[in-house]
Amino acid sequence: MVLEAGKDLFIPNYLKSIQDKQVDIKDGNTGNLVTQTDRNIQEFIHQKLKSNFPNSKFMGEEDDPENIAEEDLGDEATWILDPIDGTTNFVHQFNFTVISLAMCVEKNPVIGLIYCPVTEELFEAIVGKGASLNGRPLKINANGLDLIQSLVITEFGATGNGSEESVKKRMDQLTKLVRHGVHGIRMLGSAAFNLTRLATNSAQIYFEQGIHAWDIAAGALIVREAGGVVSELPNCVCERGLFRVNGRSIVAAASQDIIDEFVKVLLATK
Ligand code: LIP
Repeated sequence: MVLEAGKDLFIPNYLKSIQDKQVDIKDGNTGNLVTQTDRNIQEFIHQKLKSNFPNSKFMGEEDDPENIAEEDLGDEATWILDPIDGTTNFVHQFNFTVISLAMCVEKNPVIGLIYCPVTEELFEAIVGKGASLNGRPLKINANGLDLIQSLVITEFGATGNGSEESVKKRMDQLTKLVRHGVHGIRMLGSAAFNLTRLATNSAQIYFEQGIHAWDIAAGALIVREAGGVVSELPNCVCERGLFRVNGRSIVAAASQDIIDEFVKVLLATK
């Protein structure tokens, strides 16, 4: 279903020029785009899920009368879909753009699928059964790595028209990390893709404030099943180590030690 959507809906439109794509701006925010392909992929996958799993609930990023709201995520089996995560990358043919699908039960991801149609990489995870890339097991290796030796991924998010305060907060976070010393900071434009970089040992920590359940549910499970750690950013309501797919923030890393170092740097007052 996801591979079919990638081949028949995603790729033919990805290859169109930006001028030939049907692109809309969400909520008047130039940093928050949606295309007709986002909507078409969601409709295609939603219909397939309904016919194969008629009793499960559905939450998609794009409008749908059957969507459940993020804040209403309950204990029932719920499919959570981002039909194109990294829509702006899709619009610009910048290849960090994926289809992300998770199944949550009791608010926790138990199945995660991230498919990158451009590179034909299929990331899969089932809770307790590990994670894989195109069928090959994934294992995060954090041995001996600390924050200084980490490649850090974050995003400005859909703050194209963001408030001065939210932009300043992000700049402060970046300044603290650069002053502490890290191997590098990257912004790739897709939460789900970012999480696959941890699972392949290409980066060691990803954090972001303001993301949604559909951006991270599948990727959080893939990181956990590959041996990584997923939590929420400090100053959130949960205790250390707990994570809610609809908590609107994430910090995922190769190890808890890296997260603990990161939180210390972020919370430092000077
Ligand atoms: C994107 C997220 C990304 C965030 C972007 C955007 P979309 O999702 O994956 O982490 O920084 O603003 O929200 O909108 O491309 O599905």
